[in-house]
Amino acid sequence: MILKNAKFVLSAPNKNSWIDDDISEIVLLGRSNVGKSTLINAITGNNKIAKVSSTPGRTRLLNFFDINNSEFRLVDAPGYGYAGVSKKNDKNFAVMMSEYLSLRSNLKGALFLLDSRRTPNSDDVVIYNNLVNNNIPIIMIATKYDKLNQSERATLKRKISLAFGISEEIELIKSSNLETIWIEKVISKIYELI
Ligand SMILES: Nc1nc2c(ncn2[C@@H]2O[C@H](COP(=O)(O)OP(=O)(O)OP(=O)(O)O)[C@@H](O)[C@H]2O)c(=O)[nH]1
Ligand SMILES: [Mg+2]
Repeated sequence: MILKNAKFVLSAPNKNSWIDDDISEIVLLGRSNVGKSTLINAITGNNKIAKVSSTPGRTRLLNFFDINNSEFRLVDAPGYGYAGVSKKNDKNFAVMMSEYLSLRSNLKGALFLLDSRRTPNSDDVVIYNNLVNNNIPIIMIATKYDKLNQSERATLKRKISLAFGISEEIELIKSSNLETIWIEKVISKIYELI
């Protein structure tokens, strides 16, 4: 199953541009280049909808996508932690995100993406704690799983749970460009939340 009818609605720099209705939203969060746009493309079966960026971290806006004619929305957040952004842009990003995560009543859950090859860093921990503190349900996704060897696969959950100081019993969806099995899992998790 893929989500039919995905279309871009608008980009918002702050809460003045948010859409005023009660349609549920699911936000995508993760470091620059983790694979957020790729994931939106995969679950909507639409390779053009969220342009896979070649300049990591360039867009600094929340991008709203309507799914299935207002069944719910996906919200693509800018990737954080990109070395090329200025301090001012970084601050704008932090304000925009904390405003959205703490004030947005439409928000029903987060797809929290982590690059399988990397150890989660302090930026990831800040976002994770922000989600937990705002009681936003988290769907954790390890991207680029195809790039791991056997031993890296065996220790992936331990690496992630250690970084966040949480139990190894975490539910983790492993996503990869080379497979489609995970797509259904992500979609059914979204439907549990909206
Ligand atoms: N091998 C592999 N590559 C992937 C996978 N997912 C994404 N990529 C690649 O990773 C790069 C970044 O993907 P994007 O989807 O643009 O990442 P993003 O999180 O949207 O990046 P920003 O919008 O800049 O924050 C692209 O070259 C993708 O093709 C995956 O599962 N496996
Ligand atoms: Mg992107």
